[in-house]
Amino acid sequence: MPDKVRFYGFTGSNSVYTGRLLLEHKGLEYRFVKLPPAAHAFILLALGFPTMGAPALKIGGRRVSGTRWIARALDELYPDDPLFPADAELRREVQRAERWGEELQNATRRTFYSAARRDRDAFMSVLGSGRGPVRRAGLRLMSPIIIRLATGVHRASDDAAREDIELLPERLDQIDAWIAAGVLNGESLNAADYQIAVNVSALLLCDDFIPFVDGRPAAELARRVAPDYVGHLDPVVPDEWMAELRTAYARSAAGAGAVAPAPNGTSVADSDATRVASLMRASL
Ligand SMILES: N[C@@H](CCC(=O)N[C@@H](CS)C(=O)NCC(=O)O)C(=O)O
Repeated sequence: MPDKVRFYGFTGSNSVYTGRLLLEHKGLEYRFVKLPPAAHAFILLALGFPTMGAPALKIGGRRVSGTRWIARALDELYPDDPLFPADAELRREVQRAERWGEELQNATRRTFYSAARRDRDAFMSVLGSGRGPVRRAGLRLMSPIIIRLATGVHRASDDAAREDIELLPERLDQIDAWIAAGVLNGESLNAADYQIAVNVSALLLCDDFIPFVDGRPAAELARRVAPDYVGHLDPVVPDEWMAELRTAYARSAAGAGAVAPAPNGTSVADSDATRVASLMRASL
């Protein structure tokens, strides 16, 4: 049984937060090796990890990169409290939701860096969390280059972020549908819960998105699974993009039936069991 567990990453990162929750799920003791953002990529390669992405885990002589591979390695090494269900069909659905959740993670990251380019305080409130004054000052100094590099590495252009924001309502519908079907937010949490909930929590840090996320089953999942995401983003999304988000929200809710108030006062339809069931049929 592996004894020394080292976890590499930096606070504020959505994928690192998921990695931390996976370790906590297993009740493992570990040392968190905090790396400086941007430089972390080169350090991880130099340390022999297979990719330059955080999080990374050194466990029993193995080097594992990435949340999905960390989840699998943990289940292999510590079969108790499994992160994937034993039932083959449910397991496939959880794996599918987890893979989908990694794209939600990418979308959340793209949206974050688009906001960070407009508001340095937004960047600092998330990435600066858990750092002392000296490290915070260093981070602020380095922030233009970190944001530039992350934008390049993650292709977090404004065009991509704008599309991600427009896709937000249908992504939230999908999460709610998985919750209704018991794939997510079950009695015992699984790898897809950790992958997805962290990113819904990240959305709840953004004033722009709170009205679209709050009050839904997805938000409940986020608060249950990932309640301690630190940071706050003032409204920063351009008006035109917000208008597209409202239209997309109204369109997704209009397929639902019952009329309910939408964020910003317009009247739109709310989800109901029929809508959830048909979403599940379409997506699983
Ligand atoms: N999809 C990967 C995420 C890896 C990733 O992109 N992490 C970011 C930190 S939030 C990073 O390390 N980016 C720099 C890079 O990949 O070079 C996972 O789930 O582990």
